[in-house]
Amino acid sequence: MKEYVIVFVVFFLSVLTLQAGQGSLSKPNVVIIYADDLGYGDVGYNGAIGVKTPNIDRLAAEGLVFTDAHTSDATCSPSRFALLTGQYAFRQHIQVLPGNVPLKIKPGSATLASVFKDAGYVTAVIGKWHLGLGDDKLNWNGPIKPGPLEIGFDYSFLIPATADRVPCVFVENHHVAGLNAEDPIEVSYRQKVGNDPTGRDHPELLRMKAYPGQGHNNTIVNGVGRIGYMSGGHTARWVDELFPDILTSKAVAFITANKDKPFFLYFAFSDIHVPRLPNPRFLGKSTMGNRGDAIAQMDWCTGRIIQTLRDLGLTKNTLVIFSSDNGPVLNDGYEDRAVELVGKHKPWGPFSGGKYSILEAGTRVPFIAWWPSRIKPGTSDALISQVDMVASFSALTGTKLGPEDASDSRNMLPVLLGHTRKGRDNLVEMALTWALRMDDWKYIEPRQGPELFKEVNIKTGLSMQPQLYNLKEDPAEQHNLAEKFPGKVEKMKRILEKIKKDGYSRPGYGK
Ligand code: NG6
Ligand code: CA
Repeated sequence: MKEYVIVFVVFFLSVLTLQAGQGSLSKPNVVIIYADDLGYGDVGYNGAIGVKTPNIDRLAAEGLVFTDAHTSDATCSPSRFALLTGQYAFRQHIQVLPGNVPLKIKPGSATLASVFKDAGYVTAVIGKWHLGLGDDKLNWNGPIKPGPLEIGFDYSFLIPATADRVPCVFVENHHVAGLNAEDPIEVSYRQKVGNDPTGRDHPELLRMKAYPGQGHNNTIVNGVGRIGYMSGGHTARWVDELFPDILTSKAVAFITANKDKPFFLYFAFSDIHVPRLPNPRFLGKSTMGNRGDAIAQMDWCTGRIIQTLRDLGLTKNTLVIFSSDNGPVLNDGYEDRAVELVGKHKPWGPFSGGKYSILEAGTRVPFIAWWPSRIKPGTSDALISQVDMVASFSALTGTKLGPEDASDSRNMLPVLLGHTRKGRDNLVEMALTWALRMDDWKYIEPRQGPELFKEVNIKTGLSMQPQLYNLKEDPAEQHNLAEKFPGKVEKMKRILEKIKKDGYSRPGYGK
């Protein structure tokens, strides 16, 4: 009898120890490093020519590199919406947002942040937000809410919209950082406010000219014309060149302060979005002018975050995802010589299109999953989407999704961990029109529109004819096979229509 008791106690204790050990592994820290407008081919491991990205390449060499990973849309706000809510952004008609619109994510709904928070994590977002803030009576001088803190983040330090949109100030938690109450901020996207010069009236004051006929000629901040008007807040206004140090230091501080707890950090770069104004120490680091130098800067920041994890001994227990919010663009409205200096470098990799486009380079982006103790290095051609992060991380942390949560998110955890190469059976891409991906096939829904976005010189992929491509044989979408395979077109069209009409595509949704 005594032996039985001893055996039982030993067994019980070993189960407990095992669980404690796994406890940390089942609640790893998660860091999402999210670049802006970084194309599939803009990173060294995917063949970048004009710039070196040693830190990202090391992540790729030590991690699992995805070759068919997607954003939900070919622009910023919708992609970020899908990443954070697990819902395709087209369901809420979200497009590129101005800097003074209310928060687009409903407080109380499940988000990537709330999934981690419910699992006992400390959560933070640092960097570009671009999902709206406050309500329709938003006053930038008072408490700014609802915002990230109302949807599951414990800490936020934000570029509220984009670097080229007002207000050009950081928002930390509920307040503009460094604001002097005697110099209140006013923001308008309709008419000029205050007396600050605009790029339109005073082009001689600009350090970086705006392309004629495009935006970027409203209030001048830090020598650059922005989209929208602002007045006041002078002590709080940012200096673009300091983004890398300010944002990365905030990330390092957050990681360091929470090294003993499970944490989730969503770190969203402004790089390599316009205006591309890298810190002087990165100037000339690439052969491509400011756009390439901004990539070098972004790579350096990535390295600093990873080095912090290494220094603190957290690599064993931290999963890092590196990705981008949409495909690449060269001329995005400022004269920064991105077009002239690109040389043989192919930001879009082997694909066609880019930012704003339904063609593959619009949503197919670099994507690395790195967790040295758990994910074996390698390559995965599984079809996955950033919309899957909510369901995947709720599986990782054991947080249950409610029936109405994350309507399009699929649990891709086994795919992220490299246990299987079998990803989604289908995936919706969106950019002015819809596309459906299934295996190597892509169907693009007909829609009227120009063939080319002239300002940015990017093929739209729009056509009045249905389009069908086999991406394995034709990654650049040159040969429309719709007439050859009418049955396939019909089938994919039907599946796409159903996903749109149902209002959800997550298995188990509504139950
Ligand atoms: C466009 C801007 C572009 C960029 C984009 C949003 C002009 C001419 N173009 O309207 O520069 O800001 O919006 O980019 O003003 S995103 O990556 O945040 O979606
Ligand atoms: Ca973007």
